[in-house]
Amino acid sequence: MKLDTQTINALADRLENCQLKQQDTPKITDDHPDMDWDDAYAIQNEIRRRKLAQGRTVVGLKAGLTSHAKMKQMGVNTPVFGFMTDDYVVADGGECKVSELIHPKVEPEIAFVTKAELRGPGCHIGTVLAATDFVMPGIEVIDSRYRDFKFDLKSVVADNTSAARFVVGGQPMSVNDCDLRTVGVVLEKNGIPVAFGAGAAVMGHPAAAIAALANLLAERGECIPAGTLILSGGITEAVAVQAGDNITLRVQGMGSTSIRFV
Ligand code: OOG
Ligand code: MG
Repeated sequence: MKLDTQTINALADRLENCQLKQQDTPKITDDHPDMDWDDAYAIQNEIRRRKLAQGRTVVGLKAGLTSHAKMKQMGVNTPVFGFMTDDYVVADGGECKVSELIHPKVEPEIAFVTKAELRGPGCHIGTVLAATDFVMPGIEVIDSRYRDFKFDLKSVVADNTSAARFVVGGQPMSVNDCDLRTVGVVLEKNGIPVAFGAGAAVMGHPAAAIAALANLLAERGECIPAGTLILSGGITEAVAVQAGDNITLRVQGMGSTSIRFV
């Protein structure tokens, strides 16, 4: 750790306020170029602690920057991990208020729901598939608190990996009934297909992103409990949205899920 507790708390405060007031901020490594990974996750943990203290509950976990398309779009090269709270949930087909966000974008993802605990180190695709209850289509709404989505990895980890809203839906599927590498996804904006991909875009297999999360949590003595929803990361580049946009994600064999921006 390079930052003291007071600085960690101040940075968590700054990022939390940006989220609450829909204001952006320059990336925090501009002021703290020496901060390390532990500092970055400590800031994210402080944001989580504050939300829990305000009565929020954690309803899911997320992996991000797990596909080449996303890494290239954001100019980074390592996956990152964050959490989602109950106020981030949008019902399938439901509304998301753009006025509550800064500059939202959507990502097509495969959501996993676990039926057994996943505890690293050493988790791999096999352990993840054995522990998965089902998978389903998920649209993540990301909203970096950083100006123009310009950040480096430590800054984005501190900002809870841009997490803002998400929707899951469609037809839950057993991982035994599909090949998650070749499963196709189509993201539609106002009825027009705008992004396409296959599951393998995420680390060769979306389950590899879940394994990486379990192995990272193990370094802190944490695990992924049974019954956890996890977003495995955007398969394509993120797509900017504005009020009036209708977004639908279709995943091969898993139906579709939608969200309306108002
Ligand atoms: C960081 C979050 C990325 C994903 O699925 O790749 C992410 C960002 O691009 O703002 O959630
Ligand atoms: Mg995402």
